[in-house]
Amino acid sequence: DGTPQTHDGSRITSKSPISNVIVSKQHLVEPKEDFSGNYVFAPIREWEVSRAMSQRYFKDLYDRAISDVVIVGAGSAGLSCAYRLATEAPHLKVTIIEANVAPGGGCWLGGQLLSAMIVRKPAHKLLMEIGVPFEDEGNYVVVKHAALFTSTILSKVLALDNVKMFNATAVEDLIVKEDHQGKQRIAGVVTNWTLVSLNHDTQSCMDPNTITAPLVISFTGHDGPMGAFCAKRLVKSGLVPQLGDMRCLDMSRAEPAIVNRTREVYPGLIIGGMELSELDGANRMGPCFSAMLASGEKAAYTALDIFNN
Ligand code: AHZ
Repeated sequence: DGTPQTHDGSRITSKSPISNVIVSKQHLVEPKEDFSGNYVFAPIREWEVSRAMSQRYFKDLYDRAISDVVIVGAGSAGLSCAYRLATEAPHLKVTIIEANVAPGGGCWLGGQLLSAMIVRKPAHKLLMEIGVPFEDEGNYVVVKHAALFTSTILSKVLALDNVKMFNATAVEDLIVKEDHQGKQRIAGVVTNWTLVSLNHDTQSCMDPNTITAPLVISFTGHDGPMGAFCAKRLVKSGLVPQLGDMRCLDMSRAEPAIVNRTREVYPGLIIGGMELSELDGANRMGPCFSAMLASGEKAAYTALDIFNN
């Protein structure tokens, strides 16, 4: 019927950026599985599994050694940025580095152990775009479980052809280069397996890897064992005089401040989300996620402006 096909006859269902979604023809015609005690799997050998995984992982690592944008941290702000940037610019290679095994940062719950997630308008437009249902409370909306937002945006981001995510991988340094005018700029990130990054004091040296990119966007959250990473590194390496340190909670002041201040803080480095509160000394907002979504989107538009100028 003219639909593009892969070598095994599977159908590519869409020509959108999500074109690698494949539905197996066989799956459509085969009879229902027998769950009455006679369930049989197609055969496989152990090395096939190893090779199927490692071939793809190392191909991705090889390819993304040169990226267009590296997003550090896949919390609510980092994922919102990745979605906006990668959908607006399908030609850009967007590489996400996430220290945790589970991407999502603090957004698997709405606050403390409470599952509902609050988003003030107009940041809820992103929820509408990606198809996350909510209750409309007038000035703000409520998603019944924060995990519904996180799992939805994660699935959208990971399905995009131009996005690769390396999780359980930490950014442990920045690459800083001089440009042709002798000015310093961030030119990529230094990565390591997170368990190695966390154990440099207890293990003998295990050298890191690098990803070169003209633009790094950091959303590593507020200070913690791994958090506020790029902000802290800028200060430690003398590129920025000092950290402002996150200020106490004021939801009304904190949310617009984070969005409006999301910017290229140093040539080649945009910072957004709660990491910015540590750099600038902005208030925290507590359990309200509007600024994280909007800061992520603003960072994406800032990146597009940089590439377009
Ligand atoms: O694992 C971290 C998390 O997923 C990841 N991360 C941190 N350091 C990293 C490093 N390399 C790679 N060196 C790293 N990844 O960054 C992610 C940060 O997610 P988050 O949810 O903590 O930050 P966010 O800015 O996206 O959202 C903040 C949510 C908050 S905190 C807050 C308050 O305290 O008042 N209020 C809100 C809404």
